[in-house]
Amino acid sequence: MMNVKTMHTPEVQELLEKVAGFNNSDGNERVKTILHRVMHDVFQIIEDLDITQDELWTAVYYINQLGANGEAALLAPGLGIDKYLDIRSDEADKQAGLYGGTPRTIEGPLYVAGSPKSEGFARMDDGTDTESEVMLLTGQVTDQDGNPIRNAVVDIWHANSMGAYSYFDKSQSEYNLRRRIETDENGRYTARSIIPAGYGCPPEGSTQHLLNQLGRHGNRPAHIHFFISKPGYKHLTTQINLAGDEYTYDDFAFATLEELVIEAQRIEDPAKADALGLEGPFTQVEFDIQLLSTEKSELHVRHSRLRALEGEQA
Ligand code: MBD
Ligand code: FE
Repeated sequence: MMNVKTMHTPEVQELLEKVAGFNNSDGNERVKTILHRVMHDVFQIIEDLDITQDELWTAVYYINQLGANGEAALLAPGLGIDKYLDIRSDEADKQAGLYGGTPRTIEGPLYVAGSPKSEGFARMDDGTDTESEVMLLTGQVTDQDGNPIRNAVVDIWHANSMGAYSYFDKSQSEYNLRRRIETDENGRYTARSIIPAGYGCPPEGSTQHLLNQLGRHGNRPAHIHFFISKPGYKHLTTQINLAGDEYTYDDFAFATLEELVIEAQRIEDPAKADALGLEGPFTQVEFDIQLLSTEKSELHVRHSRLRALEGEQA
């Protein structure tokens, strides 16, 4: 059917207008505009690539399965959508004169709102993950001129030694490896936790199923997520990747940035461990964060999206 071209016909154009509700005055104008464009482009793809019935229904039932698995927000970063939104936000910031500071990178689908809050220090792990190395995660939050920012909220979340996140992995305790730490008078935060392992998409899930068709893997390097905020400064969503992971520069979610790759330090000196109340060697991860000041209050907070437990906590 390669020579079948019907997109330009009045019949198809009218069909698209009715599909998008253009012939009624109810509903939502923005949704109508978007839906009209999406369906136009879907029809155009069917025409241009001569999509077969078999291919079309495979895609429809794929979406069913994707939703049933709860993987739509996992497939999105795998298809570069989150990265593309970052590229757009970076460009918008540049146009608004908001450049410099620690770079943003994607949030991912595994944040949970309302984790325990403390000042200066938190222990993030519940002590049950005995496979993992103790991690001391520490850094300073400053402004563009290097002045410390006190009372900034550093909201941290990461996976365990299996690459799994609490809340989504029901075998972990509540808020395990999730904490909010307010910076001290020197702008510093410190967390005692465990070194996370990289994440891998569920091997039998819908995301990996599609990635297999693309000859791609579904792995992320070992990484740690951050939201950093303080009124008066641009909210920052970012992550660090630990250097030396086989996927550090081969992330299926495209979140790696050179400036966000951290060389962790193994500390063997018993005196140093002792001073921190730790029993043996540990690994220190240092991540300093530079925020940009801005008076635009809409930039002081993270963008809105559906997040686990958001709006349920004080
Ligand atoms: C993750 O841990 C993650 O950060 C992203 C972006 C996607 C899947 C799992
Ligand atoms: Fe993650």
